[in-house]
Amino acid sequence: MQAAQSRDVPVLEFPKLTALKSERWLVGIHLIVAFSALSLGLLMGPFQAFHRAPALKWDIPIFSYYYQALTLHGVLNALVFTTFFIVGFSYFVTQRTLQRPMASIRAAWVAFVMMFVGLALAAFAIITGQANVLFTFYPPLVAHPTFYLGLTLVIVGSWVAGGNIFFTYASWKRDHKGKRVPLAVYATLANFIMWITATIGVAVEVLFLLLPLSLGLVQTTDPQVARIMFWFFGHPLVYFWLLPAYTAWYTMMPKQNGVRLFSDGLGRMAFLMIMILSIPIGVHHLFADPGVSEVAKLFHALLTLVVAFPSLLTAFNIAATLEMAGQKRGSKGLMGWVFKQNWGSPVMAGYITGMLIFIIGGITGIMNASFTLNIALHNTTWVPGHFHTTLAGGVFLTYMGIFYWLLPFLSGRKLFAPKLATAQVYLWFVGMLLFGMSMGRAGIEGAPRRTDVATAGYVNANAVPWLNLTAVAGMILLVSAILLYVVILGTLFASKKQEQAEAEPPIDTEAPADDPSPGIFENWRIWLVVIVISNLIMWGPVLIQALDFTNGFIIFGFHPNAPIPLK
Ligand code: HAS
Repeated sequence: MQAAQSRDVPVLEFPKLTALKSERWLVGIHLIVAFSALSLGLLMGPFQAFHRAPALKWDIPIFSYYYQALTLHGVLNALVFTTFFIVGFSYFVTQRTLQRPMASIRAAWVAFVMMFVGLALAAFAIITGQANVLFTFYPPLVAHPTFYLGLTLVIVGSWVAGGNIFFTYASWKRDHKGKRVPLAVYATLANFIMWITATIGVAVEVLFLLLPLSLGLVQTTDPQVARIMFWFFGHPLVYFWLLPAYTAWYTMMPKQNGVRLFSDGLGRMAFLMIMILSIPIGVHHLFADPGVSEVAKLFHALLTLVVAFPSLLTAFNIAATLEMAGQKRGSKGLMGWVFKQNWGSPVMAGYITGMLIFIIGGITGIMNASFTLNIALHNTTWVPGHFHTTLAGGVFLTYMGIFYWLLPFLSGRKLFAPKLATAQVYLWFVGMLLFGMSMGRAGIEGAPRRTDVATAGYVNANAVPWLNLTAVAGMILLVSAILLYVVILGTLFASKKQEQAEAEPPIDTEAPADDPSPGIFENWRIWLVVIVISNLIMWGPVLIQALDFTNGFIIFGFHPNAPIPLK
């Protein structure tokens, strides 16, 4: 670590990208849609907690039906906010790092329009109460066709965005033969390769199973096949959310701290491993499903433990980088660097609180991967406890850190009330920690998830205090969410203009020459082959077993062996 620290820190010189005039609008419009969707999605969160707390049992205002509000919460926050934010952020990272506009600005706008129309269609179905199917939309729950069409459009739009990123990278590669692409774009490419591969699963599910059912073209379906197709996509989805946060930790945090990343090569290895390993492990979401063999469950469980490894590499690499930042500020002793972090900056507070809460999210994830524990906890609030510390904790706090430097950059205005922004971050951290902990504990006491416990009437008495505590956490999170929008609106409408130079983004335009990594890391063709083969091995038998060829073919709803009457 000492050796790495003594290397020169590169001078931070950001080129003026006057050629990228469309950049602000392109990135900005994605963020506007993301944060608009999030405002409604977030609001539903605390009201869920108030509704589920036995001491309150408040009805959710605006949306009176619990499952409608829960669908709105999950779809807007976990699918819509994230996808728009990630696509916008990825465009930004690609253009700034590679010093060129997107390969096709027109295609980028076409992708945006597709995603936006998709959002409008899905929102129509949910808001009118015709898609109370939650964000996993498991059949035999059926939604209005516009819900499925809408989600399909969002996904196809994101494919166009991903393709555009690849073409931009290809044109950079032509001009920089033999050079390694900088880490931020390496991570972005890995993320989109994983995303495009994984979304094929959900696209097939929607087009061949759910849409025909919803349109009334078929009368039956097979929930097991649908769940398999969903989780082919569903687990890489969580890494699709995570990788932009890792991109900020690996490539932006060091620069914002005036140090360099401890190891660029180790970072590449982590992104590569996540890209390859995130898809062939999704059966860990199906441990409770009788239609999946024990052998498949065993192998997916083993690989799930392997996929935690790149996150452990990340913990080491990032902690070492933070340690160097602390030492640069004069820290002493083994742990002195912890106290020398820039805890007062909303950006750093977002990143570091995100890392801290993610430690808990990660540990609970590894616990979920244990088959025996999972069987006890799968249908309880333990699982939302896990994903609120990963997605709504580690990932979202980091996105806030990113947003607090990206917003001033894009708007050309100073961040409004930075201290308020910092307070907002800490409130979110405390609220989410309390929420995750109390949901987890309520789950251990048997509180069910995806259930309207306020009306169900069968909650174990031991779970009651913990469910009540989630309402307290919900209150803290509501205050934090309101502050977030005060800062956003304050920056846009009440803040002073700032010079471009004051807001230059923390982007590296070159990979470090003295921190090499094997050239094979960037040979995407090889990794694509590895991805295809590993998934054929890990998912092929699972799907073949569920398809039950001996009794008829399930696609298009025809499955004489196990018809499920829906109407
Ligand atoms: Fe998960 C269920 C296993 C990661 C999200 N997960 C879910 C669901 C969601 C979700 C949404 O095995 C529920 C879906 C549904 O509705 O049914 N998950 C894992 C494992 C990991 C994991 C092994 N999950 C995530 C991430 C998510 C996410 C990331 C969102 C972003 N998950 C499961 C399983 C289930 C599951 C089962 C099924 C449960 C069921 O029964 O339904 C791992 O990838 C986690 C690895 C992470 C770590 C932590 C490393 C720590 C780091 C921070 C370092 C800190 C530093 C700070 C450096 C090992 C990198 C130092 C600074 C100082 C100042 C000190």
